[in-house]
Amino acid sequence: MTSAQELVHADTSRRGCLTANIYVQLPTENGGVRIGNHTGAFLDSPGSYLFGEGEIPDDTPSVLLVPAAGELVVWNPTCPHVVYPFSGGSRVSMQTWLKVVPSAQRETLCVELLN
Ligand SMILES: O=C(O)CCC(=O)C(=O)O
Ligand SMILES: [Fe+2]
Repeated sequence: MTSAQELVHADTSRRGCLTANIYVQLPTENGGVRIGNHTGAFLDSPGSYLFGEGEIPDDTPSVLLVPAAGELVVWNPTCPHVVYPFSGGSRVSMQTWLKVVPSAQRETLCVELLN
């Protein structure tokens, strides 16, 4: 990315998946990603769901991730998330989807790489 448009979205086409992002290069100013714990009918949206202004309650719990180069961050992509505007260089990340598949053993989390 060379810029971010601050689009709050949920990757609803990836229900049942985790997103795995490896941050390769970060800008010098900002470029964090905020992830909110919010659910609703938007989850049934067939593609990526784009939230409108005020659609997510202000008191929704959220976390601001400010990754460092080389970090791997895994989260639920159906949670609303937004990359904040940044400056001072490009923001480069590699991203893939991990599909959570049923496991015969309760203690084991099985994932399938989708790319
Ligand atoms: O680059 C990021 O931190 C998240 C990008 C994103 O929202 C996505 O890949 O769906
Ligand atoms: Fe996303």
